[in-house]
Amino acid sequence: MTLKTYIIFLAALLVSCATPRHAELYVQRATLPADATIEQRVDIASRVVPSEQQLAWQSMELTAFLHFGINTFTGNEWGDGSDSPALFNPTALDCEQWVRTLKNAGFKMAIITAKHHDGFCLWPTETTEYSVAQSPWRDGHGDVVAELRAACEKYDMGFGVYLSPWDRNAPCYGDSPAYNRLFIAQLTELLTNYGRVDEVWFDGACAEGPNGKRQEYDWEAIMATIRRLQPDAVTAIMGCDVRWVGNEGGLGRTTEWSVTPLTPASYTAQRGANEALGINDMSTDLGSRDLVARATELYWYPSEVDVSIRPGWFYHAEQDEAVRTLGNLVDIYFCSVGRNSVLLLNIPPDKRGLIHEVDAMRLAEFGNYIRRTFATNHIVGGDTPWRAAKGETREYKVRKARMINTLLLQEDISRGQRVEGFMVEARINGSWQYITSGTTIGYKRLVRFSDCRPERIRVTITGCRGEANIKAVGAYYGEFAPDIERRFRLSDIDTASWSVVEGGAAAIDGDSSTAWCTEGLQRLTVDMGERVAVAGFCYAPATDNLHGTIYNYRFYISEDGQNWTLCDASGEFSNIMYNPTPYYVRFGRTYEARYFRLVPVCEIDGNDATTIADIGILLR
Ligand code: FUL
Repeated sequence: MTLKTYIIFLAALLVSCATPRHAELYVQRATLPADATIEQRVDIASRVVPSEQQLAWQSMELTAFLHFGINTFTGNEWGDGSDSPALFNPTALDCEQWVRTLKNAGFKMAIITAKHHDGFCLWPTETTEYSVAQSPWRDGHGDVVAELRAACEKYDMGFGVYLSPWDRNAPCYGDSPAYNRLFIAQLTELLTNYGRVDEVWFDGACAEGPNGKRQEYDWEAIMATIRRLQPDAVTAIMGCDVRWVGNEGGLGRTTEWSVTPLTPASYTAQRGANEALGINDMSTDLGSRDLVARATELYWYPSEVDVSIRPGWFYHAEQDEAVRTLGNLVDIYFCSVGRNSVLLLNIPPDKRGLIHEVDAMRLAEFGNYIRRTFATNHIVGGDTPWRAAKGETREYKVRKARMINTLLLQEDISRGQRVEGFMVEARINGSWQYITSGTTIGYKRLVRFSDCRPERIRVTITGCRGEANIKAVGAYYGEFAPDIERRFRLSDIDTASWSVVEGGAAAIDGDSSTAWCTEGLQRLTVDMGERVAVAGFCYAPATDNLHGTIYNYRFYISEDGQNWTLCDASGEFSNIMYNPTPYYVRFGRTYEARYFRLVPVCEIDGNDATTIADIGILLR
């Protein structure tokens, strides 16, 4: 190094050290002094930044879930841990097909349900017999996790594992120290034997185990295991790096703060902080000044939007016609990636062990749409960084005669999330017109508006915590992608000739937009008018109001309306509280019957109410 370069280097070092924005960033977590004023608190909030892992994760934008396991073969959404491993037998499993399909659609990571709530492990674990090793697939020598890992390696795709803390098979579940040991042993296998793991996903769903006991998880030991074995992985949901957006419908908040006082579940020492603030994962407000004013800690805890391309999380053949449409997927993209979140889209492989043709086609359409829409930024200079104070405006020239309807804004989140409000105007035929406005930006904000052909656009930062670091502004044109209504076939037989013996007619009118809602746990009894061989039934909850949604049920049939037979069914509409879509229940045999009866045993929140949007009978 010459003397001159040495002096320049030294000067640069001094300047960088003297610049407060470098010195005073809080990586992932900041404590708010009790006596700090609101201005001081907001200032601290503006300087909470993501860890390197969180930053890398956020820039993936599109990630994929692969729900695959014993439920794929039973038709359930949650298994109870008693299904035979012999059922697991994909006939043509090809993880390369999964990864190629995802890669071509623009996805950057695949997360596999290595173990779902049923406890069945997709890798030959030493911790339990309940795994692929006991299945006929590849004569018990298969390992889905290893095959997916290899495919991800080949196609340079990120790789993550979902390991359900709730385990309905493990006999020691609920015997807390013993199950914690088992869980950590499973985690250790997954994080040791399969190369790099980019995301570890711990589901929040949890109830009693087979012995009726509730598990106390040792989150500190679990997190320490991850930090030790895969220090670059992010931990999601019950972890501390990635936050559940709060719904399974693909919807980020219009105001989505990555800086939030919401304490991650794994910080057990801080238990109680969320109750004190009156917030949880599902709260509408997770980052306003009002919350910051009352908080004691702040976290960089960004949102992940998990949603399935199908009504269920697992593959069910009867949902082949209910795969989300392109328009619906595009809406989800705008409401997730476009709202400062990462999209985690579930594409469940089918019984063959392949991504089904319909899903593969839809993903290809989706990938093409996103690529086409964002291929050309129609404004000039949008990628010049801009340090904006509140009230500042920047104007951009639109390339000649370009039609636009989509705006992109990005903050440089490596320096915090700061924008609280923005407004966009367009100069059309010489006069300025308001076109859109919004609140938070964060990593990325996308807003759609009516087609227009402006000469210029201007962006104003209307609210901000300190100075915002705007990284990019873009204007694009997205073609209209219609959200055609998805078809749900609820019944294999026509319901027109049915009559209600007990209950409300709206439950059998074949229209799931109308529901029978009543106080009390009330049964529905239906006369089908003729004898049929009943193989199962379908229950559609009301999607607009979950009050009265049935969680546990009993289903009976009768030939004469007097003598009733209880059908062999799980008695649980698993996960319906988070994913209120039609549930298909199959008995594994047929019952000859003219009458059927659905008896609610427990409502999702324990309320004394019943809601049935629709019910159907399955013949196959
Ligand atoms: C939920 C689970 O109960 C579902 O089965 C699914 O795995 C979803 C991603 O999370 O809480």
